[in-house]
Parts: sequence; structure tokens; C-alpha cells
Amino acid sequence: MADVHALAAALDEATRDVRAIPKLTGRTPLDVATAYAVQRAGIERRRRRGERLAGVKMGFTSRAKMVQMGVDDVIWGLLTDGMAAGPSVDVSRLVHPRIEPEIAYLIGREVRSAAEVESAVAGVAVGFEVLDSRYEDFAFTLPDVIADNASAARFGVGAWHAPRDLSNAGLLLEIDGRPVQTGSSAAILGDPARSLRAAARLALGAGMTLEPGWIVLAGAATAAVPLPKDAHVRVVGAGLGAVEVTT
Ligand code: OOG
Repeated sequence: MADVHALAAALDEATRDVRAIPKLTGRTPLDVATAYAVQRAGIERRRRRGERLAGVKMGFTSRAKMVQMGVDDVIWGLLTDGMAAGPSVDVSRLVHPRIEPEIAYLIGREVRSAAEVESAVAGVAVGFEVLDSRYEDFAFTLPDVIADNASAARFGVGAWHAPRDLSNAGLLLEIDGRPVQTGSSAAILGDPARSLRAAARLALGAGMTLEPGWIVLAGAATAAVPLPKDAHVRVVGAGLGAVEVTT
């Protein structure tokens, strides 16, 4: 039997010490349900330190990401206010960070069923997620990455816009003025609204509800790229403006 709290502590300490550890499945068998219990225990550790839940992130919602990471199932993780990026991200606090463009939804009221989630959306924005696997070489199996809160590290969103059809919005990721990834929101399960519904369903299935003020990151439309030091990153979403961050 995996010791959920010991595994959560190992990941949490690796995060705080900025140190990669061998993947958990190398030493203990881990199924998906136990992996989510480890994820939740890790979030509880953050909450005990005063962090507050800020939303949900979806992962592996696009082919590009599944192929890049060699996994083939949608996963989710939790965001806290301690992960909010601000105008800059200190990459010295991260092991091997990568950045990817995202579509973000702002939840306007409590979501009690997946069917009502779209009507609960108060805004949409272009965003980014900085991933930082706590595992050596950024290599993991599906249960490993679930336990590691889907590699969540930092996130940022641009200005909120009125909810709209985002089934085919262009996304561009620039580093130091150079385009490094381009994609379409259509790459996110055909429509990021599907990812939003999945987020609501998964949260409800785990006994949680999406809360007013929470952000849902629908998942990347492109592969993630290494986030270097002293970089200026700009993510542009067609019709959604841009969000920028420096390192
Ligand atoms: C896991 C997180 C994947 C996405 O958008 O697909 C993810 C990883 O690639 O490390 O957030």
C-alpha cells in the first residue's frame, strides 16, 4: 500500500527545495485513484501553509501534449494563489520549467452540475502555464504526473473578456519577440469548452465544486517549451489580447 502522505511530503519537499526526485512509480506501485489522493494531500499541505485554492488546471487535453509527454488520458490538477505568476516568474525557484499557452475561464458563480458550467462563466482570457515536473528528466507515468499535481507550478492570465465561442482561436507563444509555438484552441479537445465541462465533472466527482472567482485553465494547445532565465514571454490569443511575463 502506498503511503499517500509520505509521497505527498516527498513531492512537496522537492518543490520547496527546487530538487528533482525519481518518479514515484519507480519505488511503489501507484494507481490513478491513489495518485489523486497524493495530489490532494499535497494541496492540503499548501493550504496549511496559508495558500488558497484558485482554480483547476486540465492537462493532456491536446494531441500535441499527449505526444510530447507520451501519455494518453486527460488529467486535472488544482491551482492555488501561491502559484499565481505576477509580472515575473523567478525560475531559480523551479527545477526545469516549461511554458505553454492556455485558454482560461473565470467562474462567476458556484457550479453545481457540469451541464451548467458554461452559463457560470464570467469571462475568458488568454493565459499561460509554467509547468515544472518534480521528477528527474521531466519523465513520468500517468499516476506519477497526477500525484505531482499535473506538473503545475505557476500560471498567469491576461485581461478578462466577455464569454464567447473559442472553438477556433489562434494562440501564439513568443519568447524574446520570436514566435516559438503557434496553435489553435481547437486543439484542446476540439473546443476548450469541452475541457471546461470535464473540469466541472471531475471536480464534482471528487466532491468539490468550481467556486466563484476560480480560474479553469483548459490545457495547452501546443507543446510546452523550456522557460529560460532573463526571458520576456508574450502569449497572444486571437481576439483576447496578450499576457506577458518576464523571468
Ligand atoms: C503535465 C501537464 C500537462 C497540459 O496542458 O497538457 C498540461 C506535463 O506535461 O508536465 O498541463
